[in-house]
Amino acid sequence: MNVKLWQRRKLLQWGLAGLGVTGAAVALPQVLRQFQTGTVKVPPLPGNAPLVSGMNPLAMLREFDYGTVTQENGRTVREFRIQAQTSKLQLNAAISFISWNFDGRVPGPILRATAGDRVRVIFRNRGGHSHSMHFHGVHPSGMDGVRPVRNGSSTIYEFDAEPFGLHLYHCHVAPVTRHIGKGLYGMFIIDPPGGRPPADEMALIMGGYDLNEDGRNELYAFNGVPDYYMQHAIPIRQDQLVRVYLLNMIEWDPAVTFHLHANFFRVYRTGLTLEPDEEADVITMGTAERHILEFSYRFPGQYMFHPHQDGIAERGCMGQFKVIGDATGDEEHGTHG
Ligand SMILES: [Cu+2]
Repeated sequence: MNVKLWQRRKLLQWGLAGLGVTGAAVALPQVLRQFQTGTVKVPPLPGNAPLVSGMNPLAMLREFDYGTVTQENGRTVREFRIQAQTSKLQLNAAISFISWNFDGRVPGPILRATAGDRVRVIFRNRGGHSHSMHFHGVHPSGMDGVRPVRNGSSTIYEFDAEPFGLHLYHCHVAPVTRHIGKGLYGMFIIDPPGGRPPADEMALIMGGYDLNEDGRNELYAFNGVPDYYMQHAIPIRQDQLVRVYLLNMIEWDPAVTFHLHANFFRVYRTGLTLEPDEEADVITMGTAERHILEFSYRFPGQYMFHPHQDGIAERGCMGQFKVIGDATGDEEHGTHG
């Protein structure tokens, strides 16, 4: 569906089609802005969701790290302190994995800034091997993070947050496939200056695990822990806009798809636009490719999501949403965390 058709559908949903704004491309941003004053209802997380190696993937979904904010010479500076580590990650009841990671978690923290901010990352390497942090985005050569930082030392990466969109960071020490495959990757979101309309926002990052170092992945996961969201469905509200920041960090497999059951999503490719580029229920992503997806569910119930390379899905890269119709107990969240 093209964007005009999508706008027409949204205007119809909002009951505005009869107000003379139908088909007027300029009308949509104004309509969206009205919705930014609203609040988002996030269902309470189930109390029985277990920690896995200190991580709670249900909580990690919506944990955005905005850094420590200061003003320097009239501009916003966001400072992040990140440490490379080596730690054991329990992938399932039988299999543990020695991960190389940022801040003791796979994926690393979801770093978030607004376009135009100054971003300062103080990186300490305590991982036992040389590592680095290479950010996607626009920055000078010296800040590109391809130079190894020796174990025990530190460095500072500093650059302007641009362009707005959905980006990532990862270790860029060779062999990169191994360093990423061990867990050294994370998401980096740059919000547009005016933000995006209110939504239940969450991050889903696909990763793979080459357990026996044969150049193939034996297990896969959304947000680090195989099958976690199958066993502990992600609660969302019926008829509420969900915004998924989706990133593919699976090494060894050239590309995977993402498929959402019983629904269609609008795609903002690489998060670079405020208008959707397309609508689909399957989208293909090479390694490091990422998109913002938006959708809402009309009917309560459980709905799966997974790559449609079903062998990959069945090795841990599978989850489900639990769409809840009753708002009792919801937490109200503002537009931004
Ligand atoms: Cu590394």
